[in-house]
Amino acid sequence: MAAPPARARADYDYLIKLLLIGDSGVGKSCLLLRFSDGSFTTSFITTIGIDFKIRTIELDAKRIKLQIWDTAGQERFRTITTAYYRGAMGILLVYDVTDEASFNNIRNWIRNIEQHASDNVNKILVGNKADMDESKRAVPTSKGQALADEYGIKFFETSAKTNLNVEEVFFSIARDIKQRLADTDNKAEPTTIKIYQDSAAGAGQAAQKSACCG
Ligand SMILES: Nc1nc2c(ncn2[C@@H]2O[C@H](COP(=O)(O)OP(=O)(O)OP(=O)(O)O)[C@@H](O)[C@H]2O)c(=O)[nH]1
Ligand SMILES: [Mg+2]
Repeated sequence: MAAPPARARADYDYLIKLLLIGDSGVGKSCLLLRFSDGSFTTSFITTIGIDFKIRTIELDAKRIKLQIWDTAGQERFRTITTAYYRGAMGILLVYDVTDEASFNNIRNWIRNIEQHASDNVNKILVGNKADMDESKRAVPTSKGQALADEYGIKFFETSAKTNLNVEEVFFSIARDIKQRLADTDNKAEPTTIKIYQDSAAGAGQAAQKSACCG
């Protein structure tokens, strides 16, 4: 008789769902394509609705499967986005360092997250297009850092074009989320052990009972 097929093992230790949020044109899709495919294009194709990419990374000998959702910055394509906030474990808040309006809007995006995402979702602030000429810059690094400090979140300036800090952003948020998930697991452990010991003791007593009196 043929042996039953071995049960497929998960190809990861953690599955982490991330969401890219921010105004249209700040470079969310480009950051995702850079991270998932290693590619970059100067042509602007606005995202309609929502789409995701997968990349599995390794952290502390654990395989972390990142499922990264890319949302539409344009209001008219944004209707279904809020449904995806709830399942997100981490959110990348992206603005364009050459576009002050996109930076000022970060507060609105954070309000959106507070309304729709889980309370413990990890956030990270990303100022993209840092490769652009200093004469084009509208948001100094210090302003980005100050906003991140105000919300108690991490901050990176990135370039999807030159690959500046792109790996760093995704690895940083993935590491923090993995830590949070591991902490939750550890907290649950003493209770699990206690229940196990109690029931084991109970089973032992029952076995003794039946041995002595049965
Ligand atoms: N110089 C430079 N240009 C960038 C960078 N990232 C994106 N761009 C350009 O900015 C434009 C918009 O990029 P997208 O990634 O499509 O923007 P988006 O945030 O996904 O926009 P929506 O899908 O409409 O929300 C494109 O023309 C890109 O080539 C960057 O790091 N540096
Ligand atoms: Mg896009």
